[in-house]
Amino acid sequence: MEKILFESYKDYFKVGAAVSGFLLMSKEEIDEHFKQMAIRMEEFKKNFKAPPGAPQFKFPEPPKFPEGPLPDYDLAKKQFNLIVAENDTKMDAVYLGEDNFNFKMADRYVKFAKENNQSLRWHTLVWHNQSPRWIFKDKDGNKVSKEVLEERLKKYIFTIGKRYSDDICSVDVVNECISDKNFVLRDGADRSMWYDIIGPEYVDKAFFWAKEAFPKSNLVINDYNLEMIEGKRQGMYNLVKGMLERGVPVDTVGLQMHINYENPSIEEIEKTIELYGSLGLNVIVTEMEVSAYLDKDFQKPDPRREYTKEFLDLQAERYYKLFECFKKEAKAGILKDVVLWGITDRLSWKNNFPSPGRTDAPLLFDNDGKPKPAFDRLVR
Ligand code: 9MR
Repeated sequence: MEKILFESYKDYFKVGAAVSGFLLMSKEEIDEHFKQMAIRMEEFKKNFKAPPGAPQFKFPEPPKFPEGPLPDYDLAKKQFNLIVAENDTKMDAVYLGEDNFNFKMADRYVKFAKENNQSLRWHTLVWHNQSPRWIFKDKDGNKVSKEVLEERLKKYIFTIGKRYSDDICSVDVVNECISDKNFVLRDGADRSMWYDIIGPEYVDKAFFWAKEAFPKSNLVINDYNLEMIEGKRQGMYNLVKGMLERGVPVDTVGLQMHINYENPSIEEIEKTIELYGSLGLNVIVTEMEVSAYLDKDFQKPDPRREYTKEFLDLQAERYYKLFECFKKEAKAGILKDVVLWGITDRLSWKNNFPSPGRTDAPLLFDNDGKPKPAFDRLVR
């Protein structure tokens, strides 16, 4: 009998995957996407002026899309009972102008999830990254007022809610809002135009609007490194505790969990889940993968790690222990869903990040879609 990942965990939590937009695009659309990307890259190179004295910058080659059919599509259908768009429901993909919404890809995700009996998450409503540039500017190119930006955000949240709220199990209302510098709200100096123009209350406001617009969905505050960095974990705790005291309708903390085969320890992860659980909040794992590189390897640009049997078994054991920890936290009533940030290693965002030119192997299926030892360990 074929092994199915989500069925192994159906008594505990849903098992999800981020689905790349390429899986839902035609060959022509993919070709056009790469053509446009190459044009943008050339433009950027032409206009790029290195600051005086900076070392010479070598531009990376534009990425190439793998040839041949992608196994990810069938795996997405069969192995997971929850999906999320890896990029296509971010604000810059959907909110193209004041009265200009692009629902094309979001509609395809809704259709795909329905056809395959899957839940669908919305990632994300407010984020300092991948916000469209126009939203912060008036027609003369100056910064908009707080009132204008609030209206635009409100319109976005209600438009998305009206069209999709019945189809969405959980929404990342605010994404990555804790600063890595001081573990309080990321401000204008730390790249948040939302904070810069609206002030810290943009977070509460987004949640109040999301509650009205998505009355049936879980409302998530999502961030990275909460399980890894104690100060950041505590910063998020302070933020959500304050929100709850103010009556803000946040109900779930999203742990992204871009982690590696060694760090953080299972104990740290448990501690993190239980900390937010102690406030009566749910926790979901939103973007997990288990990198083949430790953070200290970041210094080495291209170690060309071999993915030996020993490594793949070690990775399998790591995935197994993580999922056992998730089962325990699900039984305790805190953990709800576990979402992996991708399906095959080939399409993982970790290829080229943080080291350009370096590949990674952080997921459950190899480049060709074959189950890795980690998959077998999880569904055993
Ligand atoms: O995986 C996504 C990658 O394809 C995009 O290029 C990138 C752009 O910001 O976003 C990646 O997904 C991120 C997610 O939206 C938020 N948390 C971190 C994820 C990995 O960077």
